[in-house]
Amino acid sequence: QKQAALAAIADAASLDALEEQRLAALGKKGWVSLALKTLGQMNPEERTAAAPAIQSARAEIADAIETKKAALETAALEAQLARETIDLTLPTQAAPRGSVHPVSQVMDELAEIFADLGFAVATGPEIDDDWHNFTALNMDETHPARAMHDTFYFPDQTSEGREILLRTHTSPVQIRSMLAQGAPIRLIAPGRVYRSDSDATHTPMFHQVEGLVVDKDIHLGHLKWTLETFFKAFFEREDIVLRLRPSYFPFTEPSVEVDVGYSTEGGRRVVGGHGDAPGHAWMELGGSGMVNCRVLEFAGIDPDEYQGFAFGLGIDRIAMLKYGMNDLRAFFDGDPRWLAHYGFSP
Ligand code: FA5
Repeated sequence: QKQAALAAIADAASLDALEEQRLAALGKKGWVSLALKTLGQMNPEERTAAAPAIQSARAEIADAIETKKAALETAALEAQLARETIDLTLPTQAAPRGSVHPVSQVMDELAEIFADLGFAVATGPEIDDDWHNFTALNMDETHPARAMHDTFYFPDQTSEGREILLRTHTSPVQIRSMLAQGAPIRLIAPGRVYRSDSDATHTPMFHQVEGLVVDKDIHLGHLKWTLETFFKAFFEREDIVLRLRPSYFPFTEPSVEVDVGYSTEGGRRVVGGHGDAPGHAWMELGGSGMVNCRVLEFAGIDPDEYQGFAFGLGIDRIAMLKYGMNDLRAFFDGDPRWLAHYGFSP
């Protein structure tokens, strides 16, 4: 029995298995303990004859258990150390990292440039109502320009009975800012706008930056100087040529569309130069004009005392031109390879 017990102890694969063996031999009902008890019932001669074997068996088994226990504990510790070892010489796995998006980059840059020109940054809600988005901008319910905006409407109305919509341009921020702070005013309002529209140069969500200056004696020359100064700083080129093309917006009078000349040579669009020069073309960047008197009135500003100019530029278009990108839709795919291709990597 002793030999079998010693063999089982040596074979114990875990501390639990070893404990089982200890209980089987040395536990209260273990065979060694039971054998020791039988000694009490023996006469002295028998006891003297039997005791040494039992006691040495008990000592031997206790020893064997101690030895095995130490060995199992060491093995467990070594296994744990091996598991938790970090090999500092292994190359690390590059964790994928993002970068600033070109649109965010452009928004930051233009806010900085306009800050130097004394423009504050204003914001407005992306979910707005048709009064701010259209009516106060001189487009009443029946105005045909409303249809041109491919508006996303919500099924509900505001408590005043106004239609709720995703703003189709940043121009409602003009109204909100004028109502909130009155004249004079000098601000830009960059942000997201929405129209159900999609091709290589149109996406259902895109970005505009609104500009609004209201003060005394403001005229179209101030608008032209502001846009020219901005684009020269933004594209870091002195040879920027802007074309102000007569246009129509219900909220400006007169209205002009702003185009910038760029070179098409080498298959890549590079801003600069006159758009009518050989190898050049014009790209429309946005609309602008003198704030319509009716809009000033809607916003509670006296048009006899104050005049203003406003512009709304497509930020995505500006970013495409700056970084030589050609498909607007890629802006919204979130593909890090596309970003890296244009130099936007961490
Ligand atoms: C407007 O949205 C006017 N609110 C601009 C304005 C502001 C005029 C203040 C006068 C005074 P328009 O719909 O043309 O105008 O859009 C302005 C610019 O946004 C366009 O020139 C173009 O650069 C950009 N844009 C328009 N639709 C899209 C689209 N679906 N995807 C990307 N860019 C677009």
